[in-house]
Amino acid sequence: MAPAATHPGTSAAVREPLHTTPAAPLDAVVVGAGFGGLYMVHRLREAGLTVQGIEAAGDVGGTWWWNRYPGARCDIPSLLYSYTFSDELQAEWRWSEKYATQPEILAYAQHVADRFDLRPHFLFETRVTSAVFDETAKLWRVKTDRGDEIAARFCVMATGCLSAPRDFDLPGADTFEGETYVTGLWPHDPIDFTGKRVAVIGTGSSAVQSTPLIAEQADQVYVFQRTPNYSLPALNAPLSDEEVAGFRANFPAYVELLRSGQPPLPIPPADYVPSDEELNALVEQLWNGWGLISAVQIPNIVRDERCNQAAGDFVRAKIARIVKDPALAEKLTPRSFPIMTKRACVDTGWYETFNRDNVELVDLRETPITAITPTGVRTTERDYPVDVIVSALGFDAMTGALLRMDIRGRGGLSLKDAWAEGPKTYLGLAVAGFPNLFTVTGPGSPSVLTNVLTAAEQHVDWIMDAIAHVRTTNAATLEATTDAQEDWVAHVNEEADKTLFPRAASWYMGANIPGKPRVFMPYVGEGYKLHCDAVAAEGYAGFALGS
Ligand code: N01
Repeated sequence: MAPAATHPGTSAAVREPLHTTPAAPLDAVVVGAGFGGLYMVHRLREAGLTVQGIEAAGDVGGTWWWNRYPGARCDIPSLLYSYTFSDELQAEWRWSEKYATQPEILAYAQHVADRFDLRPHFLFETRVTSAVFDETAKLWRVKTDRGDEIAARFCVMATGCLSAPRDFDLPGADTFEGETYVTGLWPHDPIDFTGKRVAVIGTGSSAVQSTPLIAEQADQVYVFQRTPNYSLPALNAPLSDEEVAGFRANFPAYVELLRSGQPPLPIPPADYVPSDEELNALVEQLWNGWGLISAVQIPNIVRDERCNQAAGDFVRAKIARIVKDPALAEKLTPRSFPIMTKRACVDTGWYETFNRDNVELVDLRETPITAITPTGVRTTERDYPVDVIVSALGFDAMTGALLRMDIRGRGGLSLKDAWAEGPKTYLGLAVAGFPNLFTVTGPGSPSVLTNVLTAAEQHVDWIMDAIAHVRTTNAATLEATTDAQEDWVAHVNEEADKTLFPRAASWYMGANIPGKPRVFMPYVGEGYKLHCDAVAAEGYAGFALGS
């Protein structure tokens, strides 16, 4: 049997279960101590409200607490992957690299928790099992796997978009007798691959980041690829004092743009049609080191065939130049979906890794996996005996963390049933039938298509205003109306249909999880913050206040 090596855990906390009674409810429960949950708890505390945070991990950090695989880094620049709510925090934290490593990002989350004294307001190593709306008391009743029973007026799900890792669930996986590691649940102690034969299954960002480092240690690495991905070079480097000073000088203007709902980076207008020369120059920048940011500078890259094709062709040509064996280069070349319709990877040495003698690509389009065996991976062609399997199969994205809890609103309606055909929200912030429940970066909001950290800040600020509105109007509840939700879902779909996104079998579409409804989950339209602000300014249009 494979060892239970996938759950790092820390020693179980010994504590008495927490019980709050409906007679003395808390103001809020916040689920999750990632960047959204930390800021939510901070804002609630600052407003003088009582709050209990709950987190399954052993400490703060969310995805950065769990994803400790070698090479894990952010894929947008660290300077932007930072909170904007505190000038002091911004001024005192110094990122060391253009793209920070997982340990540094985790240290940042820990620093935030210390600086704003947030840890005492969380229960760690505690998983929410159910959250049920009590219609009589107009309270959320939240239960955990540690026996806690908490009553609170508001329930905020800050559970993250990529926080429910897919199990290593290929046929025969539990028969494997070697070591198995899931990238999204990586152990805390470093894994030594020296002298080992390793199978990496999957070629998304997690595999793209980890494989080059695993290959430096291991004897042999087999990479099992179902669909080749587009990857852009990180060109990672230490951040100079000049770069940091430049960012700090510009920080107030950057924050001003964010707060005013404008894109914080210059994005070409939707009606801009570049000449061939301009397009070629923009496409060249994909290899100049700004990765995903360079990609979104290409006008309408996810809307216009010509612009998309130019960018895709450029990356395909680069792969052909980097990978020495032309047949292998072709296998690594993405052709089946438009660039950026799955999140592109940002790598350090991904394509170069395939020039190594100890790395072999197994193309699953030619020879699919038939089983995991006690000794390795079996395809239709042959057995690959290995000592270690690294499962990089991704996440049940955007809805997985929410649906793994039993969330029930009015009339006992379960979120699972309400979302049986795909997630339905109003603004990605609220769900009809679930009063006083908010989702931070929920489906139906831009979340994963933008800087998810500043997206979480925007949501938390909006939720705080909404909670204040309920309190100042002496209402009991705020609830999205079904009509407003249906209109919003239709608008989200309409915007997605104007793009090339639906052409890819991506996790944005739920396509990576067997049986999951295929719906484009994030909001890809423009002016999202302005829309949220207008809803609030119009007295929470599309919401009903309950007494
Ligand atoms: O997961 P993925 P990920 N047999 O879903 C393959 C963020 N992230 O963890 O494409 C064989 O992208 C699947 O193949 P296919 C980032 O937003 C960020 O790598 O479905 N293979 C694919 O190759 C990212 O987009 C960073 O055909 C199977 C892979 O598994 C998101 O998280 C780092 C299979 C899954 O790739 C997810 O990335 C890491 C099967 N049965 C992650 N089923 C940063 O840089 C699936 N696959 C910040």
